[in-house]
Amino acid sequence: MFNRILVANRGEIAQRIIRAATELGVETVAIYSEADADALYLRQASETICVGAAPSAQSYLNVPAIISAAEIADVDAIHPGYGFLAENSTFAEVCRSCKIQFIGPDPETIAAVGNKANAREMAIKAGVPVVPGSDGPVNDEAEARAVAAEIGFPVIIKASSGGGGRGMRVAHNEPALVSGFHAARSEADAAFGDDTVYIERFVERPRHVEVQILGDKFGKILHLGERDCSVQRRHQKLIEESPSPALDDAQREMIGDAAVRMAEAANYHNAGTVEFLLAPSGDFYFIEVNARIQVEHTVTELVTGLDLIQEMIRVAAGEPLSIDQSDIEIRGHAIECRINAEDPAKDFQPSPGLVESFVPPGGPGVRVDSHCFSGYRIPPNYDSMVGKLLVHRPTRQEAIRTMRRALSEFVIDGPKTTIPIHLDILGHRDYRAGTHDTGFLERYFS
Ligand code: MV4
Repeated sequence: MFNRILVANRGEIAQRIIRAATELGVETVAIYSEADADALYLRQASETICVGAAPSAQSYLNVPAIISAAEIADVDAIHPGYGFLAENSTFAEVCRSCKIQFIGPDPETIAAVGNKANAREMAIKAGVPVVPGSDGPVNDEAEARAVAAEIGFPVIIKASSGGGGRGMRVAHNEPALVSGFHAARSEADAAFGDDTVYIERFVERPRHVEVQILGDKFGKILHLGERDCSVQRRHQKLIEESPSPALDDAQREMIGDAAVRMAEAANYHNAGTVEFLLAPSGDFYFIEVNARIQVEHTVTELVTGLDLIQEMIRVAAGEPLSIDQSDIEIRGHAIECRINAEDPAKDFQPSPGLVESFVPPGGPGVRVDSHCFSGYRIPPNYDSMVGKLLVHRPTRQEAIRTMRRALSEFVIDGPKTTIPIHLDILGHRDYRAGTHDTGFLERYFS
């Protein structure tokens, strides 16, 4: 096991990693920007190092400063958390050349799945179902027309280097296809420096279902059940839950097996997520691999009883997984609400500043992962998520009831937050029935 790791992140995930490492007897080195000098996670780390000014580019994305901190503190490994450098294959490669273990998959795997057209080709080769579409990239207008003629409209044009919804265009007819093709290419070029796009049949009213995977360096890969993340707004998830209310046990086994085949094809080790679209027909299609730990890993922790961050650290240190697929049991139902400092009444505009009072809920079945405290000043420079409220109960209906109770208890005075919209969503008939899709939030709450 490592003696000491560097946590290359901030906020709740930095705190989450420090807690996991501390329980493993591993020392932690926290980095911070000038805007985070009073952050809570710095009090929980063994050592702290300032890596730069408030803007992320000068601090949490500043590779030379982070590597220097790692060398000075003499760490064995770096945990990137989510966002920032988590899926940067170049950073993972720099870690490797400095003989620092990157706590995540290999740089080759990150790069291979980070290219979405390539990931789609890998899925096809591995026998994982994909949406009908192009074989790899589409290079010109004529090719785009030919693909659409074969699969039929509507289609979606996606940037190879995209993900999270950037560089996508939907087309319902040929003129829209032609303009969408060029628009997606130039948007992708500007955003990612790569104008490669591919085309898929557009699945209407899908649900977002993703499978948690965990692999060791000896080729063992487990799936830890799925999460349903269909409550989203502009590709930002608001609520996640496990298990998905839309899957039966047969589909659950099929999607889990498909995720493992994809991970095997990618030579995957450490924690990752295989994302699928679930069509109203019940068919599911691979869309992306997320080569990192995600915000919503916590719902999987609640239903499996595993500590995923500890598992990540263990497998990165070269330990074999001590459990088998047959040991994984999904118990009860977990729901997570993301608490963001945003104003739902003002188009979810960020609402940073002083938290005058912070009183988290508690009681049976409630977990709060947050870096907030009374008197904390939320900096305006970063993501607006200030915490995650989770519940774990025997059934979905009980989980919804506990979540509503916990949301009503939660006091955050000062900034506007997403707490009121969560209460609205949890009171909505479609959410309660579990029949909502990814368009639900924008249809009913815009
Ligand atoms: C799709 C799709 C429909 N058909 N692909 C959006 C983000 C990226 N992860 C993939 N996305 C989608 N891909 C096909 N072939 C619809 C979406 C999509 C979506 C997916 C999951 C959750 C929310 C979404 C919101 C809009 C569009």
